[in-house]
Amino acid sequence: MEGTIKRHWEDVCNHNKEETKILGDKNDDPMCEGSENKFDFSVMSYNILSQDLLEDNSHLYKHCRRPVLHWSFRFPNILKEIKHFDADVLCLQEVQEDHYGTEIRPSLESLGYHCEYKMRTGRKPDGCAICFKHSKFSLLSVNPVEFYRRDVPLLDRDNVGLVLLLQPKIPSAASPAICVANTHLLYNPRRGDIKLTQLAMLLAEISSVAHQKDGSFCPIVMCGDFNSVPGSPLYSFIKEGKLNYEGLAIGKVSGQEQSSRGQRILSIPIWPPNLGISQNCVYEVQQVPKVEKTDSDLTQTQLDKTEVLVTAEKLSSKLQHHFSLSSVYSHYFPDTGIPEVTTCHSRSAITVDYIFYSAEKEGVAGQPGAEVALVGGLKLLARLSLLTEQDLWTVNGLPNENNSSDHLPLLAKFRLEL
Ligand code: KL2
Repeated sequence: MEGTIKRHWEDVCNHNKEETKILGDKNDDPMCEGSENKFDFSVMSYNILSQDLLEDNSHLYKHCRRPVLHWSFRFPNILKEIKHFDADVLCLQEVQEDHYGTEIRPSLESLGYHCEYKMRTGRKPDGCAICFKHSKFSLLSVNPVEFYRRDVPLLDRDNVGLVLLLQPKIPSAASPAICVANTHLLYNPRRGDIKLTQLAMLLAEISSVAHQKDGSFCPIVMCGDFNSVPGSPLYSFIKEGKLNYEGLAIGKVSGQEQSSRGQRILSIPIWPPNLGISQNCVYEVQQVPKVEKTDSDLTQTQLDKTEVLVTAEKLSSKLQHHFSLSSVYSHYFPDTGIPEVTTCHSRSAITVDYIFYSAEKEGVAGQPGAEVALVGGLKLLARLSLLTEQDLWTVNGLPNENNSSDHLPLLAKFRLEL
């Protein structure tokens, strides 16, 4: 019997005391619930390793004892883990369709979850699921995203995403909705062009789902397996909201591999205009018909649309998006600088899984004496610590006797201030 690995909850919000004072809240416990001016919820992101992919890539699991690789051994462990952490929202990747129908969905429903699922297009029968506790949220909308596009030769891969809009259930208080997105981007380390386009498509869908009447966005949680490492151009684009990709080799986008020999440079633009997504990662309005019309024939809305098109046509090697996203994890252990890993098998031990969230902004930060202005957004309360590669090899890597995927689950506790 292999040993077990220890993960602990880290409180990450070091301003809790002060903010508690400002808000006039008598309860100092950051995890407290039941107050009317806040909504606390937890999120898990977990790539559970589909049995089909495990068998297709069996060379990655040669270090494992055979019995721990059987689905009949793995699933009870995965379910035990999910039950143990009891997150309010689950974003699962590599959910195999037959297992979802016969075991995963029924088991999660009996734990009080509502489950939504989007299967990949094409031949591989796995996909992304988002499940949430009935007791915490009601479902406002379900928005699946297919990254395969018959009309765009670049987009010939079958990855998908899923975006839900959830309404927090809070007695006697109005709350904004929360947008939860889940994806599993293309693995191929050499095809950063496709990965970036898939990400842009997910961001465009999130924009349209999270968009509120007043023009702002509701709080966002974006989870998944992005098949990209911390600090890579794809990762930096998510965090910074901008990326100048001029001269960047397609194999350098995700940072999974070092070499970029003989690789193409990203074309400008990366994806063609008929994808209908701007360089700002939002859906473009429908093409204005190019008929003979004078300006005076155009209504004001048509003029607005024309403007959008003109802006989009400018060729630039710059991508942008409109969210300000933070990562729950910081990817390195602060004391040692050793990397955290979220996946570990015989070929690699790296971070590719993330929970990103729209952090609340402190409107007047830096002004002494000023009260902290809370503008939408989420506050990260705590996260479940990750491990180093070395930690994982002391339990024979992944999957092992107790940890039944080649990824670790990521977990975060958030607060929405109302
Ligand atoms: O890295 V993953 O594992 O996020 O855990 O995402 C992909 C890979 C997943 C879905 O395509 O299958 C794994 N070498 C190693 N792993 C592979 C390969 C490969 N050639 N192809 C797919 N995967």
